[in-house]
Amino acid sequence: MFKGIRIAVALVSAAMLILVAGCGGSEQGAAKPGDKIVLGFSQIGAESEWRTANSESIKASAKEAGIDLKFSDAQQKQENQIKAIRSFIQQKVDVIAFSPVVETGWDAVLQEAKAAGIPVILTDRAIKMSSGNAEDYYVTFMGSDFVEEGRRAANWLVGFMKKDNEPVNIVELQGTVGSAPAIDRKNGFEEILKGHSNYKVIKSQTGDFTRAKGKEVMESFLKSAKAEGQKIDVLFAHNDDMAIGAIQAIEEAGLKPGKDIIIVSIDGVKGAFEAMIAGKLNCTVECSPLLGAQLMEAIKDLKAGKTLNKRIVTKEGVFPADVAAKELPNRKY
Ligand code: GYE
Repeated sequence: MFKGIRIAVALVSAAMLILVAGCGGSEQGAAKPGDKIVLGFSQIGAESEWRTANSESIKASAKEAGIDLKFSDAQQKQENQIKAIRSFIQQKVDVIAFSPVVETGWDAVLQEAKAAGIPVILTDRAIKMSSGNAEDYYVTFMGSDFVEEGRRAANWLVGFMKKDNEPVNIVELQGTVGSAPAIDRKNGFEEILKGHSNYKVIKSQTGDFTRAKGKEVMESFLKSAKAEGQKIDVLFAHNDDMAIGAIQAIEEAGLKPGKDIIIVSIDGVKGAFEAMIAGKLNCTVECSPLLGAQLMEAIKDLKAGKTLNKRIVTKEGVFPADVAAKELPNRKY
């Protein structure tokens, strides 16, 4: 009996669907053939050169691909990202993409996107769900392997310093607390240093991925190291912008960045290449922000019914100061 009713309901619904389609899909939210794909993108903010290049890449690639982009800047606040995603759901966009400022706290809003049937793409940073499998809430995650970047920074450092027995004192400027790149870069760096017990991270604090905070925290590292009679040999900064801010602090303290303190950072932005050419930065580990073209391609594939790889990893390299002048003209961000 129930089965009979269910079949009848299904038949009526199917007939209604055909009717709606026959009317040219004038109903709100229904896509007409030839309609542009609508993408809602929630960006973290504009905290670094990397982020600015990432936003430009997404905007330019959407335009080129003929995708209608709704772009929202969260000013580094998770609550703003959640608001933006909710508004995309309300607007019934075709796809939602976002770069999550921190790893946790996305459960509710991603459940809402899933319930609304809107596919979600993660760009740049990863998430963790408090319950369930994060992979069930996004179609693909494209971006760099941050653990590997941390390993690359440490491997370069050990090779460059060539110190097996003498102590090497490192200070670390971490990225945004709770963000995937800060957590992973720290872990990757420490993993390599475990095999080199003379290398010690003596101070580690967040500089929130910005130049201003990088400078401020480096000033306090220099002050407290002096008070404690410690020598800082190395700075490891989770991004170039914080390293560039720290370079100013080091110079203001009367020291030579790149010589008195060896500096390795991550991203590979033009500002880092310029600092290397000026002899103030020793190495940058590449992390490409140019994810736009890849994102638009994935959206088109998704709309064409293709299944996407759950993980798309960006390919990148390591650039020490001695190749900086040759490489700078090739840099695209
Ligand atoms: O390294 C930093 C930016 O998530 C990989 O965010 C990105 C990081 C990048 O602010 O400069």
